[in-house]
Amino acid sequence: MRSAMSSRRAGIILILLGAAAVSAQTARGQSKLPVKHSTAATCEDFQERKHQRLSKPLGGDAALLDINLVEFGVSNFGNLAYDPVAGGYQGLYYPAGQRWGSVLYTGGIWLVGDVNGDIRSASCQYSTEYQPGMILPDGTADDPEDDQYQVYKFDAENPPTPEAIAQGCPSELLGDQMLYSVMNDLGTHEYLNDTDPLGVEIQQTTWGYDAEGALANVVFSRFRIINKGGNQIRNAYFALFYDPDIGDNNDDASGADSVLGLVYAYNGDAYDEQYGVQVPAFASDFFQGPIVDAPGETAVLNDGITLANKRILGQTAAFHFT
Ligand SMILES: [Ca+2]
Ligand SMILES: [Ca+2]
Ligand SMILES: [Ca+2]
Repeated sequence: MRSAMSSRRAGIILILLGAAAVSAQTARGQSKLPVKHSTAATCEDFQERKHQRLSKPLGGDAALLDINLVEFGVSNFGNLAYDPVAGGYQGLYYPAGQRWGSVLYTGGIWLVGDVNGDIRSASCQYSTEYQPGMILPDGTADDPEDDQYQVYKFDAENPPTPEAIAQGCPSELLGDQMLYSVMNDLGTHEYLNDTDPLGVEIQQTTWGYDAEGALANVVFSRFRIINKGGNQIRNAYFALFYDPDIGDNNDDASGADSVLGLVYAYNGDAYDEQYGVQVPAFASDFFQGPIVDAPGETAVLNDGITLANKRILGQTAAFHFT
């Protein structure tokens, strides 16, 4: 069903993290990849390139977070909503427990930054620039096919293991079910933006709550980004990219709420071919951005803890493209 719809793919992007005084316009310009050595590729190049490799990289693994009404595929290669059983996309099933209705076709982590004037990307948009595994102390990638680099799944009966904790997994369970994976961008970038790697490791923790009410409809992700490649990265932007398909993808719409810092997608009319008249919507929000030095300012964390001379960066832009 998807194959005939490729021309209809649309995306929404939530941009976080910028250098001080970054305008939305600048953020949009920054995120209009692809960029190779500061020379923008054409839109046609991009359309062609993004379909070159949809499959997972060597050693790629995925698992489903399935503790509440949101059944969400987590990968160890930058791809969000990756279904490990069906072997790919449309892996955000809502409500959980069925396979006729998904609200995301795919999503991905984007990170872009400036290394000595060279704009580099570590991103996943249909194809991926991430591979499984940690970056070793010498700055090279560990073997992505090493079995230890899987998507781990933990709960109260199966708490985090020493093997996972050694890869950066939290030692305490977050939520009632927690998935953990680690990835880096030292593999090939030729299928997406074709830049040199940034040299970053991302430790991804995803969790949910076995709860009623709003928490039944939410999953949480934390991305710990570590610069292990030895490059000085300036003016970095982190973003989440989504291609929502709210059931059938021919009637969808999306928007952004700059006050809430939210991007969302919904059915554009009253009836969806897959969901019928009771159609869910999808939204993504950054609950906490990175904490940076800011002399004279005070950052207040969600739990009330204050940090002197710090600032928490927030969302700078969101945009829709087709
Ligand atoms: Ca779509
Ligand atoms: Ca729809
Ligand atoms: Ca419709």
